[in-house]
Amino acid sequence: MSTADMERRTVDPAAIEMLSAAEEAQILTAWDRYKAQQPQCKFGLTGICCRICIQGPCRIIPSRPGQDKGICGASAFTIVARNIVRYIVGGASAHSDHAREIAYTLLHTAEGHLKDYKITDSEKLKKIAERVGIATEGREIEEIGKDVAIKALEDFGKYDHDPCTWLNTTIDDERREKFKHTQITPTAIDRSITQLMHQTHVGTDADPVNIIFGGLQAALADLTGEYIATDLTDVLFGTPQPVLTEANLGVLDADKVNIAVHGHNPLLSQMVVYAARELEKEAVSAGAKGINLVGICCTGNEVLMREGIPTASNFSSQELVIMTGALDAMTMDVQCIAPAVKDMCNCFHTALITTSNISKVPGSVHIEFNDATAMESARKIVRIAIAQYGKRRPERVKIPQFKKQVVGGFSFEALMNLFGKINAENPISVLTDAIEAGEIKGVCAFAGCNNQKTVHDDPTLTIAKELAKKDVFLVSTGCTAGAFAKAGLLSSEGVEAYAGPGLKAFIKRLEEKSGLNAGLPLVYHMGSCVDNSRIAHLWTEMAKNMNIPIPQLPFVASAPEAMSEKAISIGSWVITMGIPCHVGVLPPLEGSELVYGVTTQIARDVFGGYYIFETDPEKAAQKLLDRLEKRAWKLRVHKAAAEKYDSTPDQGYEG
Ligand code: NFS
Ligand code: SF4
Repeated sequence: MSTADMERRTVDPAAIEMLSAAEEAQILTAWDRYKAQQPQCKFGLTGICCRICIQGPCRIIPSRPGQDKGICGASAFTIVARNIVRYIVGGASAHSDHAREIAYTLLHTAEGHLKDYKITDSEKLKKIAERVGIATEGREIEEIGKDVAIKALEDFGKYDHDPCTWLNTTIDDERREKFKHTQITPTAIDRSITQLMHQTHVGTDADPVNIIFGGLQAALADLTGEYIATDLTDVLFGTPQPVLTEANLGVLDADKVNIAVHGHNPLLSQMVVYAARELEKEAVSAGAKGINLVGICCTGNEVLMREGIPTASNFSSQELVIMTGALDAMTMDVQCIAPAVKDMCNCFHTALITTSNISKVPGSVHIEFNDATAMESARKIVRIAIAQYGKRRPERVKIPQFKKQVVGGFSFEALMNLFGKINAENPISVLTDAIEAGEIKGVCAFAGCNNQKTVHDDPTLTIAKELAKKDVFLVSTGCTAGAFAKAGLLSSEGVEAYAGPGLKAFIKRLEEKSGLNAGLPLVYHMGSCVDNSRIAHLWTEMAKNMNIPIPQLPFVASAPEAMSEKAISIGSWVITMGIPCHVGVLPPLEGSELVYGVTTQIARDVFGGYYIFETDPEKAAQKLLDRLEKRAWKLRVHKAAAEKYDSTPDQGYEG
């Protein structure tokens, strides 16, 4: 395959090098399997294949009498709506189950049962406690921690009909009313998930709009879970602050024992960080120069944000980390771990270690991970990697020499610290003032995955560069942060290359005061996918400070390469919160004009947020920019009118 053909697969230079090597060695990767799957079934692609009962599959052909409905009589709109909201259920259950594990670990820690975990950020714990209505005055930190953990666990399955605490205490009054009025406020996460599975069972709900509103409730349950995960992880391991690190396959070190942490739950990866530090000497005794830990996907983001652990790859290029021949062990917890990594491990000396009893891969080593024996398991993992190092075949090691500097660690609190250097009284106003003054056009949040339906990393980078040029402030999570990291957009190199004059002036002003020993980045890495809660926190505070509802705020979101069910649940709460959300891959909605219209238009009328489906990155950038400019323009018009007539700005219009 020529280089030009390779560039149609990925724009990541390290991945291009590895894919050429794969081709030479005749090793198949996700790119080859994607090709082999073509053409994909049109019924599935447009959402009109129903497999909800075993009379099916029923496939809809609108023009053919009898086949214009499923056997039970379900119309295309019912089938498309049911299918799409079942993705939301999948996403909400993954995020919230992750959150539940963190909440249990905080509970066990606070009860004094765990020797390996502690409450690290007691300040944040107290703030959370006050927010959710738990007394802090004169109480031991462990007592507060226990009450907060129990309160969080109640959000999963409490029996009353009050809104979930983690949602209700983090949104603004306007959204609270909106969710109440549209009857989509979740009262318990598990309940929303179960109810939606029920609602979409054969012969239950046939009304597509009602099904979608059920889906939005599950999406808000997803947000609730994400908020719990972020909050309580910060309490256990610390709230991220700016860190300096690197990204791409060049972070692997041929002279060291290389271990990759892959998956999502930091309860494990954080312990592996500690164990790797502790056992450095054992690696040296085994002939290595030390231990080198790298991250993949979101558990990688978690340890990048808090510990400065470098990122090796994002979702699509995960197999290629093993293909370097330099990876001694890959440890995985849950979510987004392609089963293909095991096949790749079989071609090399790499040990694949599974750790969760709901996430196993045949043929791998399983080390059951639980919070009571966490460090013991983490040490076992590190020792397996050290033993594997001895089996490494140096002649097969091929590490592409590409890596970029990364400045990450921008939690909401870290961003406020940064803005606080300019205005300590009201940090958020530094951002909102710059928008009101027109110096920056607004904010775009990038989130989500890689998807073989796009050129790996390309749409994410193209849209971001385009928006940066037009002075949009950029934040990012998940695998989009991985793409930015590998391309140098999470460093000052990105500012020099792509920031428009307004954005550059804004960043430079912050940089002078930042006190960091590195320049500020173009894109602000806010964490893993559960940390999209940090982004919701950001827009909520911005709207409060500007005294406007969120749907009027010049804030947009983009998931240029969305892939997972989690991405769909995130996108769905993003639009529910009043934010326009671009998705660069068409989800299976086209089988129903009505459902498509609800997500792209009706949603706008009801919530102010809506989906923008656009597969062309240049056009997507333009559409996002149009939305920001329109919102900023309306804001100025209404503000000017209010000043002229000495009234308050109109609260009624949708941005
Ligand atoms: Ni998010 Fe993170 Fe990546 Fe997508 Fe998967 S790792 S939780 S789902 S693929 S961004
Ligand atoms: Fe077919 Fe209805 Fe069963 Fe779906 S639920 S598979 S449309 S009979």
